[in-house]
Amino acid sequence: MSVLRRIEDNVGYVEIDNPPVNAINQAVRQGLLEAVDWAEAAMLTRVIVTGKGRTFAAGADAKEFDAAPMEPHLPDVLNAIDESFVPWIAAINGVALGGGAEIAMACRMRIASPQAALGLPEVTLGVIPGAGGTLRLPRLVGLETALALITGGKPMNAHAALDAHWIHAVDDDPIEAAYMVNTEELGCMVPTWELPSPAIDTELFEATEKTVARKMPQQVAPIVAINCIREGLNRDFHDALTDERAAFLSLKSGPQAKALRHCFFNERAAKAPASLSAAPLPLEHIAVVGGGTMGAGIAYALLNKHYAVTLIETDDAAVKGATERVENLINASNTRGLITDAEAIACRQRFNASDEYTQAAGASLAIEAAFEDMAVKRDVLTQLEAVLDDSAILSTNTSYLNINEMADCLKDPSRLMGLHFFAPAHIMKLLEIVRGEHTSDTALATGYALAKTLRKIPVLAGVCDGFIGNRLLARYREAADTVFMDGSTPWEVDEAMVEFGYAMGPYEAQDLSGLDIAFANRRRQDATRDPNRRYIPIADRMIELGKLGRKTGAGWYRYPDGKNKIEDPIVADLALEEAHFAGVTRTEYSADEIRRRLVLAMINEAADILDEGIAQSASDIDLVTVNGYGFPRWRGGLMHYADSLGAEAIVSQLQQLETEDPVAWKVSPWLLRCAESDASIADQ
Ligand code: T1G
Repeated sequence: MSVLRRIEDNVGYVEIDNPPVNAINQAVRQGLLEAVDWAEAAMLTRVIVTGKGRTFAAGADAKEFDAAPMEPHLPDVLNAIDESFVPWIAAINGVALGGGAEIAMACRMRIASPQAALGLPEVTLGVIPGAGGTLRLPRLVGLETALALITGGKPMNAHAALDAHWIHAVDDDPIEAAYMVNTEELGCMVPTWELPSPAIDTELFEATEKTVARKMPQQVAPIVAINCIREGLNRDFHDALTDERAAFLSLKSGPQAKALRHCFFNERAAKAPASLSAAPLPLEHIAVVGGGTMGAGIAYALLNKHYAVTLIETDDAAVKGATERVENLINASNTRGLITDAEAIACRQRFNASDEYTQAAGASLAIEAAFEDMAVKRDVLTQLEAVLDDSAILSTNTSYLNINEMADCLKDPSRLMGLHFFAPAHIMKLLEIVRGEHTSDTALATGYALAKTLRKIPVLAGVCDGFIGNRLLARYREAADTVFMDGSTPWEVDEAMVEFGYAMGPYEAQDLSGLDIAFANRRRQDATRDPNRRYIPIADRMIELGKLGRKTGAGWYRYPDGKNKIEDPIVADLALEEAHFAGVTRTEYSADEIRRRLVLAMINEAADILDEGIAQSASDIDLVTVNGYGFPRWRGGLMHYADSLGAEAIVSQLQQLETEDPVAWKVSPWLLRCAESDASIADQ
């Protein structure tokens, strides 16, 4: 499949046919180029190009990006369309993204269906529009809109595209509408490349550069895109096109584009393992127990995907509170236009809250999202078991607790799995599906099916303290506290990790979630902690001082106005005190050394997680770190980044750190094996 074509009434119909999303591969480019010659040879009056299925074209086939470019190159194909004496009209039947939008812009006219959208998301893949997008778009929509579209990468719906003069019309039948375009009118349309480009606006460029620096720090593609747009404004179109392509090719083979492509394809590969043969349970009615922030978020995520939800709480007041939280989520989405009024009403109609477990009867899945306490969770599961059909699946949203210990309160422990959502549950894409020692394949298959419907990114995790993500987070924070204790401050650590690419450092992030959560976990682990493992007591001192984070107006930082953080010398002094009591001679850590230690600590922990079989692959570690814990996407994820360091170099550095603390820095056997076999970390 590539490009279908036919002639009717001297009109050429060209259809891009490369399922599932009409990615523009070499065959499609060849087919389009041949269609130009075909139309001219037949002296057609026009060509109408559209996409087969639900998509016009999803852009260049990113699977080809790691290989050498193959002719015909898309810029040349689009120039042939743009310069042909037979005018082309794009009948945009669905999303036209990247090269898809560039095909449409090389046409004389663009007519879109109401469901269509146009976008140039190349920067999300670490590249820029490489087939004339930086030159044609400003000519069509003006400089300001073009800069926003290309540096932001976000699509525009059909009506917004019409208002922006990106397209000429919106029509329920864009192909018929294209056929009906008056021939004289069409003949007067100027080829896009011949349209005048807008004047340079220095202030606008400076403002855009500032916005990009703030929103996408350290990312290269948006800056290159701005430069291509600026340099293309008052230059020969074809000369500028050559430079645009050179810039695209250079970015495409660069580390950030490779990392972003890794994320893109890694997320789409996150599906139920092929070995999972069981069929999922059909889901219509789902029970959620616990209507706090997480439970309400989970309930809304389910309602939004048309499940009937029964939310169980402990008493009338709690039921009322939970209902208000769910209602607020429905209203917020409705107000922001994410759901229509009718959809909001339908959500409310599918929602029921009660303090009676019997109301959950009939649910085929229950998600426990109650207080993070083993006894509470066991009680909830026992009560659910009593009211649900024996075939119903039980799940727990626990962040840390051992689901094997939970399962042993059930008559049939195979029904239980973990479904670890991340707050806010209706927004965060990551879902850890935790497999207990007794969890059935049916339960897991149901978890994966639910993830697919919710458009979550499922990652299978084994049972350990914190599963994958929170176990990595605990090691990350332990390494941070150690650096703090031995010679730094929370703000130096945070600044170092923001420079690495995190939106915020571990201390500011913990102030958001609250220091008491980690404190409760440390107390829970007291009984099983390795007595030989160094324990940093500073965080405990914070709890004694009532510094729990934003919610108490002070944590690692002070928040005098409830918003802006300021450094707190009292907190910095805690390290001096504790280091003194522990007889530690503090040292100065550079930002590089802070980053090195915290990232190596996570890589080593991730290696142990893989070695223990808690995670299935290095790619799964990347999914978790990028989609749940703010690891910079343009670095590809923790293990993709580790690959850029190389196993041998990592092991050598860890062995040096191991001499400092042989317990905390014990080198993972998984890494030793990688280093010995010189294997790629990311491919494990
Ligand atoms: N290249 C290759 N494969 C792609 C692809 C692409 N551009 N887009 C999607 N796929 C695959 C995807 O991996 C998955 O495969 C299947 O299609 C369904 O995707 C020259 C240089 C179009 C909105 O960035 O945003 O053009 O898992 O699960 O949720 O200037 O796909 O089935 O094997 O995402 O319905 C710019 C990327 C490229 C758009 C559909 N274009 N794609 O979403 O399906 S660079 C993009 C999307 C470029 C030019 C430049 C979405 C979608 P599998 P899916 P979906």
